[in-house]
Amino acid sequence: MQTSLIMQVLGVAESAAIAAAAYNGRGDKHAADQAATEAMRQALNDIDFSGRVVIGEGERDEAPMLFIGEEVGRGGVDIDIAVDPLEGTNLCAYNRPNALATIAIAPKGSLLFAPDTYMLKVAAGPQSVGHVHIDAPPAQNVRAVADALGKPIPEVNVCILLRDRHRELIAAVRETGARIRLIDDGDVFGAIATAVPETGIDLYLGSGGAPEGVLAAAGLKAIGGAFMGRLAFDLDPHGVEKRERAEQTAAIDLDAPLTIDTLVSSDDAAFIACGVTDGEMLSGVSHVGGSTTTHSIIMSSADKTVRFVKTIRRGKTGTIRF
Ligand code: VTB
Repeated sequence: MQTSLIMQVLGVAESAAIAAAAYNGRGDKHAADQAATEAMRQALNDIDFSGRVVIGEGERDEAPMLFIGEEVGRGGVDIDIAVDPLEGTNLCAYNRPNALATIAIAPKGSLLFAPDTYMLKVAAGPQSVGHVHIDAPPAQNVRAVADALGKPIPEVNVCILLRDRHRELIAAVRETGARIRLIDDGDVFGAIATAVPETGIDLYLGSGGAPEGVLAAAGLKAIGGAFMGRLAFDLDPHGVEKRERAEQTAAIDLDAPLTIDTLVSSDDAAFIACGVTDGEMLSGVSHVGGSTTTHSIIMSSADKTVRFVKTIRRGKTGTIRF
């Protein structure tokens, strides 16, 4: 993936984050999401590439913008795109940590068209590759990560979405003696954070959105982290219909464990997240003296880097304040 393209896509994530952040703490998640989506779409359409939305805001008939299959860009190299313009709409609406504007890119045909249902997920940093498994009991995954990181289990920090369906999972992790970082929303952050030591998160476990699983897998693939999933239609109130529809088009075994290579089949992936609200990994959008500052993370396999990018945009007055 060319660095120039990655930098342009960084601008896309920044635009979405800035648009969403205008709604930080305003209690209106739909307005925040819409602002992020509009900004992201407009910015994507300014890039000289042929982008195809593989993970987007929904099916064509339910999402006016960035629907699955939508083509974006002014023409050029064929690229698959996964987006969640505002990952954690509630986090933004209530000004809670770690709302992000997220996007992943990979060569055409390499991102899985995942159905919009639930996915069981396990994610961990690069040291744990080959040691965690979606079918392993939680205690086994916790122990594996402790061993891989050379930490005692009580020092392992497991991120889990706070949901009733996770009651048993939480109890099983508590039983091991590990710490738990419960999050209200936003499991792309939870999974990606396992590869970012500053967050203190070592392992992500639990079920969340399958589209979010592809985004997180792209980031972890780009930097050589561990991710494994399994579709969980049984958790979805509309799971039966969604499964029937997925069966007609699926290129995968819907019951099989989804390896990181099934989710993202190219080694040339890039993942970008820009902070909307302040969090452990990224600060949110801030405005000082007419300038706007954003903080982003770029994980790129092409040049094997993780970049933390602070961008300051000059306001109308033309002055930069930092
Ligand atoms: C999941 C998770 C997302 O929303 O989709 C969650 O992957 C929704 O889960 O990161 P529930 O249906 O249990 O509420 C997020 O947390 C935010 O979009």
